[in-house]
Amino acid sequence: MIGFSSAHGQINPQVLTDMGYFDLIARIGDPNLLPDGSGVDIMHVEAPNDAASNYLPDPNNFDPNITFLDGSGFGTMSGHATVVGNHIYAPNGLVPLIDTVESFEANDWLGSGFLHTLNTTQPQTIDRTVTNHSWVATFADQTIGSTFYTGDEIGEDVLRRLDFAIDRDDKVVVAGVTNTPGQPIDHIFGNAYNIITATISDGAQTGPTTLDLPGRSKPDLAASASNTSNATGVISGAALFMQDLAQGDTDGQHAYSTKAFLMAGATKTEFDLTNSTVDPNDDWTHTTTQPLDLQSGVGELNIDKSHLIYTAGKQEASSVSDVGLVGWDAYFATFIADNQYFIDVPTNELITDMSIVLVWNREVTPVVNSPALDWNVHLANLDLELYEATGFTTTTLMEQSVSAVDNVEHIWRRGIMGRRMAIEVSIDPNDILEEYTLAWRIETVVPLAGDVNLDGVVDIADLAVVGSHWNATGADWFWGDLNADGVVDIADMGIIGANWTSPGGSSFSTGGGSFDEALDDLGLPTGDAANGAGGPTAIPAPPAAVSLTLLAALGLTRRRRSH
Ligand SMILES: [Ca+2]
Ligand SMILES: [Ca+2]
Ligand SMILES: [Ca+2]
Ligand SMILES: [Ca+2]
Repeated sequence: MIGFSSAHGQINPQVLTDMGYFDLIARIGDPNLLPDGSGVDIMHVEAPNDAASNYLPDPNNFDPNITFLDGSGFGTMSGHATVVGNHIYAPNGLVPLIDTVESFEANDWLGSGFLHTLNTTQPQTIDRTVTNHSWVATFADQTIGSTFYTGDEIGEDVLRRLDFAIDRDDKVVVAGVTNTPGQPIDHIFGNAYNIITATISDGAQTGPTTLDLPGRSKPDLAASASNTSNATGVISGAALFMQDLAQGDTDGQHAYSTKAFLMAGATKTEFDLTNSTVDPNDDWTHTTTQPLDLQSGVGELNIDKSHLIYTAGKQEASSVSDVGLVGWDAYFATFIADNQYFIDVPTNELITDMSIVLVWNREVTPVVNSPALDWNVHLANLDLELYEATGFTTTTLMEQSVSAVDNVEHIWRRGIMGRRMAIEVSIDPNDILEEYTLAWRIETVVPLAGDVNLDGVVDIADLAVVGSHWNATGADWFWGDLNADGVVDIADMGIIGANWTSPGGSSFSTGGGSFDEALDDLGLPTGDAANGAGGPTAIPAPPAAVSLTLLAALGLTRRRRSH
């Protein structure tokens, strides 16, 4: 048996801080108004730890009212299971009062205990709200019975079985990648379509997918935690929280709705969004055909913003009325024409974070075969576009997410002034219907002119940003393009000068800390800011938003914990 120094498990308060939990409590005012997990439950699957029977969390660490069940039936306590449990249902966590924790041992779960891999039996019904898998596996080629299977064939059967069960039962499954940065994703479960693939914000196994159509955008979502096993638990806890919040609301409780709420709530300010370090590994990037960053997915979990999205309410596509700046829609009907969601952002407001996420399931259908089940798979091709709009007519295309292979699309933008826009969800005209959930969050501020970093003063820090992106094109407010012409140049510097509020220099060229002195300090052209004199020479770069921590590589084994 494994001993624990404290009677009760804890999730590190810093992890709760990083996921916005205390921001949420401050915004709501009364923590008693928040979900506590009662009414939802979890299937907690663990790889054997130390001994083959070690896969159970220690119930003494958790609320005595939680029912602990051993689904596999031969378990003893596992320190790994208990630590992962601390990140999901610890007494100080998001859902301390969940009804039931049902534990399974990974090999049993893959076989007769649940999934019936490579068998003619279908997977059991998922009857727990969320399933947590803080373990990974890559299969070797092997003969089972008299049939030879490649490792890829075994892995693909597992992925299809899991996606089938998720779509059939409409339940949330969270699984991690393992900790080694830059290493490709293991067979299971990071490659599954319908799960939430979890990672850590500092970088772990990197996408794209490696199996069942390589090249897709994974992982999906990052969390601040010490390793990927714990990050997976953190995201499972957040999924349970959202499921509890949406109890009684069919549309809000779809598994893909939870996935959309968590993904659209995620933030990117933890990453280097302004190229302030040369290192590309601390950046967050995506493209029009690769919706997510291949290291950190959509960004870092933020339960405050996901709560905000859900509670803003379901708002339907319409050609006669607008939706709000924050909201969601769970659509379930035949659609052929595009679904449009018109949004009006006041033109004096700066968009500081606009995150739009479209999620739907891959459909998997079993085909009876011998000796194993075969699977028909179909992924509808939905796309996401953002247009400028006049009235209820779309005009200029602003952004698009048009992957042909993913079951997620994602638009993200910041640093532009408000305007009238429309989010458009479309489906390939030859395709069949899919139900989807769309979640969006547009945050704005009314900025002080010249205040590039939005800290309420116009000073040398703002000028430094302009300097570090001098002559940059395709720029936005956060790069120092204050007049929205896409270029960082003398005109933007002039706006800073005209609005200078630095202490000791309340306006252009007055006293200590003046605009001219700041220009001089930064090596920028001094005197008349409009004289068009050449660019800077030596520019102090702003500090990096995040530093990359390289985690110790684990040895490769056939099956292992993700940490
Ligand atoms: Ca960088
Ligand atoms: Ca698409
Ligand atoms: Ca400022
Ligand atoms: Ca400009």
